[in-house]
Amino acid sequence: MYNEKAQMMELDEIRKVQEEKMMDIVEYAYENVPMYKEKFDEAGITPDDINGLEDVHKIPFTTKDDLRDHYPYGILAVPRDEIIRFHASSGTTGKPTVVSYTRKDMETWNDLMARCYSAAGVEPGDIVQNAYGYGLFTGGLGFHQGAEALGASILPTSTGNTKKQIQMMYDFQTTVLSCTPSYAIYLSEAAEKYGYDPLEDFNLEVGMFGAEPWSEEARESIEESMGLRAHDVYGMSELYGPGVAVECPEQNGLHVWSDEFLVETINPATGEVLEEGEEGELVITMLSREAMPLLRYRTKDISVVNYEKCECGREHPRIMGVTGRSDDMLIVGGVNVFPSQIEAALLETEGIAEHYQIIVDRDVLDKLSIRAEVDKDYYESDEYDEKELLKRAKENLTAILNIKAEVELLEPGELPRTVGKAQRVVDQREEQDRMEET
Ligand code: DLL
Repeated sequence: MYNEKAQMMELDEIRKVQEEKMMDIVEYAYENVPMYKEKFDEAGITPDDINGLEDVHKIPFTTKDDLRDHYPYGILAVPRDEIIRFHASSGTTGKPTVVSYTRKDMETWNDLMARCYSAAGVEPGDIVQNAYGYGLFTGGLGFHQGAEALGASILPTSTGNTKKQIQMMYDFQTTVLSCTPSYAIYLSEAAEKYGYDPLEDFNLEVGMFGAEPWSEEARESIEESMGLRAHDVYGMSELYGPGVAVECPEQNGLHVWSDEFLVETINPATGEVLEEGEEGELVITMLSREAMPLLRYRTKDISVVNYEKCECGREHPRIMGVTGRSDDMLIVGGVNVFPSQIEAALLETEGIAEHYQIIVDRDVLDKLSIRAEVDKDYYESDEYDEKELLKRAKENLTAILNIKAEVELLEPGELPRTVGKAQRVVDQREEQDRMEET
């Protein structure tokens, strides 16, 4: 069972609920989490200063470092024995960020995930193959519980074991696939390799893809090759996991379940709150998290929030896709480069596949190199012209980058494939600097 009706709340009602819940959660965090008492004291405020949504900007931010500093149990607002689940996200450096859930938190999360499936058009009785990783990562169990709460039939295949995965997709006539978009691309290639034609042999209708950035071009490619409608799902471990926002069949922005999440956008450099419709870092307050309330959590994800009513009738505001991360931005020779821009330019180049790697290294000066695979069909066709393709790829990249980039074309299948989130950026500069120092 889940709160199906909450999907259709009107904006006025959402704002009313947000206001009530925000005042309660501020009080709750202040009373139960010493870190928040300290933060409020430092800012010279108390919960009495927060009297409505317009006061939200007075509340101090919370960052990932705040969580890391409280490893392993985090910033618990309840006694440890009330926690019924931990998850963790592995950082590239240092300790993982641990997140915890009470029974009530689990119910909320399951409800949010069931809403995501429902908003994407998934119904009780659908056969959901869940190929997100099960374990400390929130993807596997999050999608699993959501499908169960909705009343769908779940096939918990987890990641990997690709051949078996394909076999089951055929045998069970799976209707819904949940996994990272990079694994969806891998699965479509693998299906062909094992002799299946997904359009003929499979019964897929809906894809629930998220956990990493992916472009419109990647969406088209997955939809065409797998014969499904691909929905973007956004979330992060600190905010329960997946289930913060999802695309409806309009595929025009991701509805944030705003009776549970209060979203703001800020200028990542100054912390200044931006006007509606301006692009910036998403800052999110969880409105009813019991185990570890997070007030104004800095996600580092860059997006725009759209408050217009959607064609689907839902009034939960939409984030218009995550266009990058404020900490993913590469500074190459002083120029800001977003990996998402590179992906868009590559995929706009007909004949280039979705598999690429961005390498930054330093040879006196910073150097940006891009290794991209050629599309298999194009590679095998008579029209394949390496020189001409290279020229077009370079032109498209130069049009968006203010810096010269080396481009290398690779044969189809040359880059390693991933079952989870793709590692597309290899920044070798720190390692090179360290080597030089020794
Ligand atoms: O990736 C939770 C999740 C699982 C979301 C499955 C969706 C589907 P973390 O491992 O903590 O949690 O990583 C969170 O991944 O801050 C974004 O930078 C990125 N991310 C997640 N969803 C999307 C998306 C899960 N739809 C971080 N588009 C976030 C772009 C995404 N980036």
